[in-house]
Formats: sequence, C-alpha cells, structure tokens
Amino acid sequence: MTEEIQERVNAALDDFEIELPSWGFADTGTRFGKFLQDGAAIDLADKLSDAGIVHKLTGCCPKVAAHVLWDFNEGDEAEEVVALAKKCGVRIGSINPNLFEDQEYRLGSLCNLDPEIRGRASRHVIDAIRLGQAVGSNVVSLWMPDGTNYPGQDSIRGRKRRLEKALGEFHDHLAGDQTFLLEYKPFEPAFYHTDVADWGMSYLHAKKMGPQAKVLVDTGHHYQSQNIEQIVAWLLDEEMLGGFHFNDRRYADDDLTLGSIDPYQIFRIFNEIHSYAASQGGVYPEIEFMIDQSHNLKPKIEAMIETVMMAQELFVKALLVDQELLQKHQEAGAIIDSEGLLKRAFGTDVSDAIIAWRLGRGLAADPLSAFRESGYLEKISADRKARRKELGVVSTIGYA
Ligand code: PSV
Ligand code: MN
Repeated sequence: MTEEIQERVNAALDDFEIELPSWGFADTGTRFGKFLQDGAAIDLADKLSDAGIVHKLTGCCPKVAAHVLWDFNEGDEAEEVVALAKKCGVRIGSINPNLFEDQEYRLGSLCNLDPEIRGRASRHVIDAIRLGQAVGSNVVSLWMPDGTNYPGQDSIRGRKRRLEKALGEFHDHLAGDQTFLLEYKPFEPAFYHTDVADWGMSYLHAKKMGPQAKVLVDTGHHYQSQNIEQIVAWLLDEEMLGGFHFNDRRYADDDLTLGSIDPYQIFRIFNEIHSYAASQGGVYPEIEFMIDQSHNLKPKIEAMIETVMMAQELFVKALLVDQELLQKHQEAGAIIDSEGLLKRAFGTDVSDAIIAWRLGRGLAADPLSAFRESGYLEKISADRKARRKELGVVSTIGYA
C-alpha cells in the first residue's frame, strides 16, 4: 500500500465512529429463548463498562446506544448516568424509546385506535427526547413495532394518519442539535402489515416530520435479496440517510454479526457512501453508524470487537475503489472494468493498513487477542455470577 493510500486510510478510520448497543452486552437472544452467559451485563453500569473496553481496544466506539426501558430506571439522575459513562471512557449515544413491550400496545402504540394509549406512547417518546437532551445525546432513534396480524384488523390509512400526527408533534420537541431517526422493518412482531414497513414509508414520514428527521437503515430489516445499497444511494442523494443499525442476516432479522453471511453486501453499502462523498468533493455526510446485534451464542464482548473490526475492514476495502476511474469506466460502458474495480478492492488484503493505523494511534494491533489477554472476561464473569446469586436473579433483561 502506498504512503498516499495509507494516509487516506488513516484519515478515513479516524473519522469512522461506530456506536455500540447497550443491549448487545446483556442476556439478549432470540424470541424463542436465550442462552445465558456469566459475563453478560446486569445493569447499565456493566454495559457501559463493557462498551468502554471495546472502545479502549478498538479506538472507534466512543458512544453507547441506550434503550429507555432496559437501561434507565425511575429516578435515575442524568448527571449520574453521564458521569458513569465518562468513567468508562464512553458517552451515551442514541436514545431508543421502547414501544414494543407494554401489554397495552397489543393493538399498537402510536397507531392505536385508543387516544389514551396513543397519548401514553407519545409521552414516552417525548420523555426519551428530553432524556436525550439531559444526557447530552443528540440522536433519538425510533423503531415502530406497530402493525396488524390480519387483513381487515384495522384501517391501514387510519393508522398512517395517527402516526403522522404523533411524529409531527415529536419534531416540535427536538432541540436544535437533535436528530430523529425513524427505523423501518418489513415484519415482526406484526405479520400482516407493519405501519413503517420499508424505507419509502420511513422517508415519507421523516420528510413530513421536518428537517431534523431522517431514515435509519437496519441492515437486517429487508426482504431476502433486496438491494440495500440502492436504498442507501437513494437516501444519500435525497440527503435523508440518518444512520445504520449494523448486523447480518441469512433469513430475516437474525442479528448475526456484521459480514458473517454476506460481507460483499456491506462493502457495496460503504462503496455508495464513499462514492457519494467523492461527488461532494470528499466531504462525508453525517451518518450514525450503529451496531444492533443481540448475541445469543457468541461471547458478547468478543462478538462486538469482531464486528467493529469487520466494519473497519469493509469500510477501508470500499475506500480503495477508485471513484474517478469507476466513473470513467461507467461512462465508457465498460461493465467488466467497472465491476472489476469493486471486486479487486473487495479482494484486497487491508489488514496491514489497518494495523498501521492502530499502532499509530497507540492501539493494539489485534484488539481481539488483546481482549483475550486482558483477563477482563474472566474477572467480570466471576463478579457478575456472584452478583446474580446475591440478587437472586437468573437474567436481568426483559427482552428475548
Ligand atoms: C427491532 O428489530 C430493532 O432492530 C430495533 O432497532 C430495536 O430497537 C432493536 O431491534 C432491539 O434489539
Ligand atoms: Mn434496529
């Protein structure tokens, strides 16, 4: 790799931040159950501590996404949470309201026919917006689980209107520096229709909400074989891409680690981002890169480090695509050469360049080995096992 390319890699990695999900460190799993791990986080302090070690070793994860119901308890003081995160070397990132666990949401939350239930759901989101302001986070990330299970169960248009109204009100509550991300998902938990089922619905709602709302693309939230990089390219072109939830999938929303099934897909997404930046004179858009994975089988902290390393690797590989030459090939209709540029970049071994970046930033050459050698997992596993026994709990998160 030439010195010039190494410099580009260094600059790109310096700016490439990935947010860790608090829930990825806890005992989460599949909807059929979860396999418990001694080292799983019990509370927010544990999650921040685990995220802190991932950031310390990878140097690129200064923020931790929080889920309101799973991470915050009644009476929690914002300053204490901020201080706790600081102590762990991280800060609170996106705030995720939770509209999918309360019994009263059986027929929906913000789309529910009952104005009282809609009102309670709205208040929860507005509280989350305020919580974000209190903990110094500037992203609120909403996933709408609402939908119906049977044809005719409710009016699809009626539900759209109810949601539109609620979302419009949320925008009025945002502080000037807060962004509202709206995530879509085709199905699950609803199995007939989902109220925000695809990027188009998310785009339309965000557009109507106002200038601070954007679309969140969760890579696991698409139908089989959907061209995600095309969605990304369109959203970039419309300046409506707010962020990602990274994970991989084989069938549906499987929460597998990024790039474990189809690394080329993620590479192609990054290629669209680099291509867009090249068209803007090298200026990258503000995009929140977040991980959304619940590790049921893999050790949680290692899976997170592995994911971050994979994201960096694919981001750097995609950076190697010569965008100027690609454009020339495209203009000449040279399909084999155009595709060849992508394939060659994807096939390039970039590990030395990434190691050079790590060493230059005082980081371990291999964060995963460094973690294994640190003894952190053995220590927290023993501590948390004892704490669980003392607390009389098996596992502490309500989400499977
Ligand atoms: C829903 O499947 C989702 O992707 C949303 O982002 C939730 O916040 C997250 O998963 C919970 O794991
Ligand atoms: Mn998600």
